[in-house]
Amino acid sequence: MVDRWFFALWPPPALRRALCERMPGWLPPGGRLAHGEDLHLTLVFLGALTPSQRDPVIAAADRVAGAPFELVLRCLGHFPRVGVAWCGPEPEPSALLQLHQALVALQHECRLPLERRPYRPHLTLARRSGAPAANFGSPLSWSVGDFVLARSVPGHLPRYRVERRWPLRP
Ligand code: 2AM
Repeated sequence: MVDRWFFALWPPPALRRALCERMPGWLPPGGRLAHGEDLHLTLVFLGALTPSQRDPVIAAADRVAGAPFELVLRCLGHFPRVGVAWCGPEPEPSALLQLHQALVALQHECRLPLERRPYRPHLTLARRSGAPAANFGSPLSWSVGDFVLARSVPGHLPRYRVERRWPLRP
């Protein structure tokens, strides 16, 4: 299996712990829970990258500018076709959507295939899962100060590894 690359927001440890504590109460039995270290919010999925594709992606990401922003996680949701139970931010701040757009432009510039589905910011909590509970409980705040380039590591848990990190500057 090839490794797959994506830009993402990586929650700080305290938020990761808070999500892990709540997950059992949110999710129906039987799904495959995400490993706590794997929890993330994908900005743009790139797919498999050859080393010669990777270098221009990293160089282009060095030029991506964006301001830090606050996310408030307060939604639970379900993608029934793929059995993904997720949590997500509400509202979706314009700085998040601008960062997403800047990375889509990067993807275009690097001639990588673009996602056709509308962007729905989320953190996957479980796969092969039924719908989560309706009630998130008290919202969880996330001060986002950077974004990362991560990749999946086939046959390994945690599944994902952060390869590069870029700060967001006011
Ligand atoms: P998901 O968690 O909802 O599956 C790494 O696979 C990350 O990229 C995951 O967060 C995954 O979202 C996301 N992703 C977006 N588009 C994808 C695609 N076409 N195939 C696999 N993962 C995708």
